[in-house]
Amino acid sequence: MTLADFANQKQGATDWVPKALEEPIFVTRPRMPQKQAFIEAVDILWKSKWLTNNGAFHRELEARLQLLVGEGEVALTANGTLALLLALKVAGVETGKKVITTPFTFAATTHAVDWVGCEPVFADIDPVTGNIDPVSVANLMDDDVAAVLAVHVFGTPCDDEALQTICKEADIPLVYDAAHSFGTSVGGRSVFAMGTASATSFHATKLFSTAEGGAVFVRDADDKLRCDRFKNFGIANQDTIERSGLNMKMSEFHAAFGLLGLDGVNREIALRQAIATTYMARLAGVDGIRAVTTGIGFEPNWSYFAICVDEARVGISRDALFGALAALNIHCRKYFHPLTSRTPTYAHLPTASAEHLPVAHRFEREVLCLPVYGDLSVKTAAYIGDVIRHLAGYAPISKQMA
Ligand code: T4K
Repeated sequence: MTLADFANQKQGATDWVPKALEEPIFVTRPRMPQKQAFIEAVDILWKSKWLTNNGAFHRELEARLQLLVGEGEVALTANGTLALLLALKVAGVETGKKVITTPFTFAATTHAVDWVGCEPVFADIDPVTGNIDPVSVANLMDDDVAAVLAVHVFGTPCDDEALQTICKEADIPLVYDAAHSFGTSVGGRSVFAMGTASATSFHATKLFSTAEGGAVFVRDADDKLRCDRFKNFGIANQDTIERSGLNMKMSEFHAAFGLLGLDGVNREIALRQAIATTYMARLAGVDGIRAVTTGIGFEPNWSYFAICVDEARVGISRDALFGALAALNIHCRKYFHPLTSRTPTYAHLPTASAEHLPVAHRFEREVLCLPVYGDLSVKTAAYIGDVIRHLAGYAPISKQMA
């Protein structure tokens, strides 16, 4: 039986046959600055010949981001993965220890723990948000744990209060991977202000982008200074190499690209909100499909729109849905599949077993990220929603081709 046959078997389904889109639709697209404005910024660099190492654009972007967050300090990096390494280093995480973290994340999170020479200890996740479960974290705490590294998955903030309490009690830092969290806040307070340090990504696929780039948000000027040294080979001044460090610096080209995109962030969030609302309206009442990113209880950025597909209730698996949509030129992503705990580097670890991580394993099977970006039309999102309804055996609402 084909998916179309299946869809048509269900009550309410019609003989509608969705058509493939002419142009591929991807899970996301970068928001580009005005080309002319970028050319003008490049002209400035041509004249100044100052291309990296804390140049004018770099300093301006740091200042603008600090203002946006409203507290603490910020250090730019060349990408989000280096920001994670830097956050762990500045939080004082030492080689040979353990770091409690989530397996439901992009590979970079777990690799950062590995690259600072620590063992990842996998906690299970919350069945609603997909974020690390504080109860699971508390159960894994022991004297060898040097930090907790939590991820605000798809931009939904973690339970910061519960995690802070656990970390304070254990006297260890709480580090956040806030790669999905640009522009999100809880009760008006930026998510970047949470934890001992928060690392984020400005990759091309992110809501705010410098093409490649990232940043670490820290609480005070001392930690900012330590970040600046760690990311510049440990150099304190021309005569002193104070500590071990790497080159993690963002170039002037990337900083300029970012500066030109900052003002458009709120508009982008509003456009994405319209997409998210469209998906939610189309998928409301489809038994077995639920939105993971609901935006409830915080100010969301809609950097991702994730759904869970319960095969037993929908009648088709997430993978079948993914394949059927791809055949129609709608390219979703199975973030985060596989769980990092299932990859060869970590699968042998005691906390990587499926029995220990039942919720994470369910998410790995069920989550699908639908396309969401400002340039996606609401009409196309409505069409995607209708295709999913159809594949789940429900009548589409409009049957209109995007
Ligand atoms: N922590 C978390 C929780 C993360 O999610 C990430 C990165 C990091 C840390 C590390 O930050 P970075 O070191 O990357 O700064 C993408 C991104 O490469 C990655 O940054 C991101 N998370 C992850 C969730 O997604 P892929 O392998 O899915 O990317 P890719 O190239 O398949 O792109 C996805 C879609 O985006 C494409 O189908 C089309 C569109 N796209 C992509 C690029 C690169 C464009 O339209 N233009 C582009 O230039 O990993």
